[in-house]
Formats: sequence, structure tokens, C-alpha cells
Amino acid sequence: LNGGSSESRGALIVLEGLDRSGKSSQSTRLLSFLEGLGHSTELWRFPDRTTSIGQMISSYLSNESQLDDYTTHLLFSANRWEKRSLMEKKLRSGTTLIVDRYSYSGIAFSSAKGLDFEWCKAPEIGLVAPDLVFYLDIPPEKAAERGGYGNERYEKLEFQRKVGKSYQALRDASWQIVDALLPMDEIAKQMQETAINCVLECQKGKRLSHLWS
Ligand code: DGP
Ligand code: NA
Ligand code: NA
Repeated sequence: LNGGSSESRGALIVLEGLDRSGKSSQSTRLLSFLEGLGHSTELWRFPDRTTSIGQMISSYLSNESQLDDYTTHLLFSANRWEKRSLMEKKLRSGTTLIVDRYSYSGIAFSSAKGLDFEWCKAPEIGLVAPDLVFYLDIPPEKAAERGGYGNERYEKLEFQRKVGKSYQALRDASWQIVDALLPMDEIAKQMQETAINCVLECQKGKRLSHLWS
């Protein structure tokens, strides 16, 4: 691949879905695929548990600490905001980012608790908008069967059902719905085709935009 013009930027590719929908495995596979083609690519995930905000989130998720639902929501959002400028810098310098969960998780999980949808959306406004969102679509019952859930706070069938419904209200033109029950290789292949087109569009100068504008 040629170096491209100074406008050439990386793509922001997000994976979303219920717990145990296969996001993490597919993120890793997509990373290898794009790197294999010679694209500068990094794999990120949210929550990013390595920061001090991320550690508060991690302790909440493992039930080691209790937090008010609204405060929890803002912490998850802050965890994305603290990475925003680095994210934008990487993208503008030509690196593609594959991101395991993003603002959609923030809204879907908190609104599943009963928090107002628009209130949940508000703190995400202004973050970098994904160029492509893969939604790994899995019936909550099937996800629950996959080796069972661990002990984290949200890994309960009833709650995941609500999260699935909340996600539906977030779908837009940037989303590709992927059947998460297909064989892993088939899922990877579908994602590769869409991802490569997206990466090329961004290289050709597609503008960065921001949520939700
Ligand atoms: P993961 O590390 O991807 O397994 O995510 C941990 C859990 O946190 C998972 O149940 C999804 C949930 N989660 C991820 N992002 C957010 C968010 O922004 N807000 C809320 N409330 N939950 C989130
Ligand atoms: Na999890
Ligand atoms: Na995951």
C-alpha cells in the first residue's frame, strides 16, 4: 500500500453486543487480518480498566464496590473521554482502531437499568464517531449457554435481555448486524470484507465526525 496523502487517516471500527457474543475473539481476529494487510492497527477496549477511573469501574463490575447508577454511567463515559484525544490523534496519524465496546454499551447498559435514554446519550455527545459498528447479534439465552456467565455484575440473563432491547434503539447506518451464531470463520470473513472497505474509504479522506452530530 502506498503511504497516501496527509489527509489519509485510520478507521474507527467498533464491536458491540451482549456479554459473550464473541466480540473479543473477533476483535483479535480483525486486528490480525488488518495488520496482515500492512495497515497500522491497534486493538482498544472499553472500559479501559488500566486507568484510575477504569479501576473504579472494574471494582464496581466485580461487586467489590457499590456505586449510584447515574455516577456509574458518568464514570464509564469519563473513561471514554479520557482516551478521546489520544484516539483522535491515532486516527489522524493513520492508525486504524478496533474498539471492543464504546458509547453504545454505555447507553444500552445504563438504559437497561431504567435510566432515561436521552440522559444516557448526552455525555457521549462529542466523542469520535465510529466509521463502522459491528453488532454481534446473539439471543440472550444462547449467550448465557456459552460456558456460563462469570460473576460480574451484568452477567445475568434477565438483564442481558433488556440490554439487547436497548441496543436496538441505537442502530444507525454505520451499523452492520452480524449473526453471532454463525461459525467463527464465517463471522470473521463477513467482518473482514466490510472492514477493509471502511479502512480504504478513510484512507481516501473520509472526514472524522463526532457523536451525535
Ligand atoms: P467487558 O470488559 O467488555 O466484559 O465489559 C464489562 C461489563 O461492563 C460488560 O457487562 C459490559 C459493561 N459495560 C461496558 N461498557 C459499559 C458502559 O459504558 N456502561 C455500563 N453501564 N456498562 C458497560
Ligand atoms: Na463481561
Ligand atoms: Na468481551
